[in-house]
Amino acid sequence: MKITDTVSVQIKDRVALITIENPPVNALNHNVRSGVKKALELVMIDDLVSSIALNCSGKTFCAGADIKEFGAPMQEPVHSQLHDVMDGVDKPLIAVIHGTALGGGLELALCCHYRVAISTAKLGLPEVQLGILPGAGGTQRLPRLVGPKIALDMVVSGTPIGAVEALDYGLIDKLVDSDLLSSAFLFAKEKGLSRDKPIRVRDRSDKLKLVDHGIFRDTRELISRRARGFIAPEYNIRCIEAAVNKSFDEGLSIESDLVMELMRGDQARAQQYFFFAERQASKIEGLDKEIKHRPISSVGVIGGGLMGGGISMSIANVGIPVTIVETSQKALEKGLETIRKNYESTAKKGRITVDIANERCKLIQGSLKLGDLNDCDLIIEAVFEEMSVKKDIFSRLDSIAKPGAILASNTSALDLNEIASATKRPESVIGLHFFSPANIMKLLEVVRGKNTSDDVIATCMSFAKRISKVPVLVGVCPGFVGNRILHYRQVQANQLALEGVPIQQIDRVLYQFGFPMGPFQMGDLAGLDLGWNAEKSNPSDIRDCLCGLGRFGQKSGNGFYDYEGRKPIHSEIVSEVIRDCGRLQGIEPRNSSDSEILERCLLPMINEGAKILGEGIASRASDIDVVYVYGYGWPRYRGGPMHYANCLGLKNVIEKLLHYREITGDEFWTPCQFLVDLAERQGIFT
Ligand code: 3H9
Repeated sequence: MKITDTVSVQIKDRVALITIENPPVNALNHNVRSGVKKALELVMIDDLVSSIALNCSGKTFCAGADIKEFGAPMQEPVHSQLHDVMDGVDKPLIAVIHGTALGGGLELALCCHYRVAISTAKLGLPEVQLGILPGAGGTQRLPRLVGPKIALDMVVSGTPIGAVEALDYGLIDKLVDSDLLSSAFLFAKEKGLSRDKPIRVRDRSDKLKLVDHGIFRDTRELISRRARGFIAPEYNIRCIEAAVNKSFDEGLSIESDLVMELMRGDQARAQQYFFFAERQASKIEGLDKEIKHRPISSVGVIGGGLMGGGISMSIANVGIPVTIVETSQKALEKGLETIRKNYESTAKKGRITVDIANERCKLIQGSLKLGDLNDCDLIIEAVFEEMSVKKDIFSRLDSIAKPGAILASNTSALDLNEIASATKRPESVIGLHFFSPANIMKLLEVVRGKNTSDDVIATCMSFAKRISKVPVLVGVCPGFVGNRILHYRQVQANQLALEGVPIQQIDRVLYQFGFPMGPFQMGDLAGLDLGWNAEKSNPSDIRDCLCGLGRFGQKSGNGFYDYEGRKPIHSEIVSEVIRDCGRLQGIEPRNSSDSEILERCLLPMINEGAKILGEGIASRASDIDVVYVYGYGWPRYRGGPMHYANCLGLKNVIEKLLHYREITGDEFWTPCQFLVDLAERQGIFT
């Protein structure tokens, strides 16, 4: 029997089966909430029903509240009104879980007396990643089932757990390997026949008594560096504390106040914006959804250095065989050895088993012959940034690679069209710009050359997802989207340093904004000698001078900073170098406040982002934000540079750019036409 468009009920053998069908992820929108509520109200008073099973159709149980409904007052029944009805059901109520039970979805399951899950299911409360907390009773019910420690880990990290673990922790009552619905039906039937009164999760408290209060302090300490100004983890902790220290109803009321406070804030708005931005990035306008993808079942990687090694690992991690080609036996052995050590260390940390580490190592073979890549479906070149070398490789690949193979360059800045021109198949050439360390960093800039064919783009976008990357399609220009924008931040960070602002202050301001590190620490981490040419060294350029002193960054033990292990320490030599460079460039010393430092570093990024949009190098502002959050550590709770600009207001951004142009007399600060027009026309980036 259909209750609403999205909810139906079937009764068989005294079990009422309520099914939610709201593709793609059964989000709990208004229609679903009211449907489930009505269905429950019907069957709870039906004498022919002894127990109730709550099931979802399609690929998953339920992904939680409908995030698209956030931002406007929620229509009744809201989640808590539905849960009140569930709390009043005295017949056994059973959640039947497959796929994922996340957020409000898991909270719905927590309002049932029992949970039956298939062994592949995942359960979690990921609200923290949306800048909020599980505000439908999740923070109060979860610790009653799994204890405060596990609950704390789950809500603070937002990471789902597998069904096997969930059974272990007491989150589910029965695990099945197959035929979930029939097993759950039998389970429900049995419970319906039993004379035992089902116990509501809210009425359980035995696990709460086990708490060691140090867990809250420890968790706060653990997250303080990672959170860097992001407030949702702290609010989640407070709710679990309330579960332990207060009654269920008091806890619910604290949870409700805190979730409302978070919901109203800018951080939650940014996190939720980013949730959709990330998903939007993989949708390419004008690309036929039905386009046939080229198969990729073997990959060649040219270059076994840090980058080539990391790329190979990302690919082997999903079971695809990789052949690395190097120019000398020594370099090849070094590359393969580094990969082996990396896998061994991951296994030692317990993140993968030794068997898996060995299997992945076996998937990566080495060769000294480019010709050995003749059968690869995708070949990724990852050698150093020299156009002549890349063109030579691509022209040789052209005669080696099989027809239909995709030829990719990992260049971070060079002209992909020129590289493609070295082949007779530019339609099969694409840029795959991985970020270092490539086995860890999620971002992949997929660079579309002027001749790259649609099927190659579509194949690479989905291949990126297959290897757990977040792909963003960009056009060809020096530095593409990420590095091109970063350059403008670095120009200002250097300029501030030359004016006498201590590099520690500049790094601190950007760290406090939420970046994992400031520009100078980041330079030291990446290596200052990247692209440095001793012969063309400029005596008034800070980076050139430091490299001239052999200060290449962390890898040489010093750069902008001296290092004690990984800890950066002030260096008087560097201060002197910077002062000398400032003098040589004739730069007047000038004090800058923290807010000026921040503006001078971030506003040029926004202006350049706008230029990039104007030129069509990125197709959406949100794509630029995805590049920045995943590739450069822009704090997700600030949405990315373009979202941040929207929050500042584009007219304010322009005013500030003009202000700095006036005080510096430098055209660098001129707002680009695209930004000016947009501010005039619609006031925000979209
Ligand atoms: C919550 O529950 C709050 C409550 O505690 C308290 C309230 C008071 N809503 O990711 P995919 C869309 S907060 C709306 O590509 P997958 C998504 O945008 C919620 N839409 O698929 C996409 O749309 P499109 C807590 C949603 O298979 C499509 O579904 N829950 C929602 O790779 C497919 O998504 C979460 O944070 C939603 N809740 O991954 C879970 N979820 O096709 C969020 C998805 O137009 N969701 N969409 O681009 C996920 O983590 C993943 O979507 C999931 C599937 C793992 C479920």
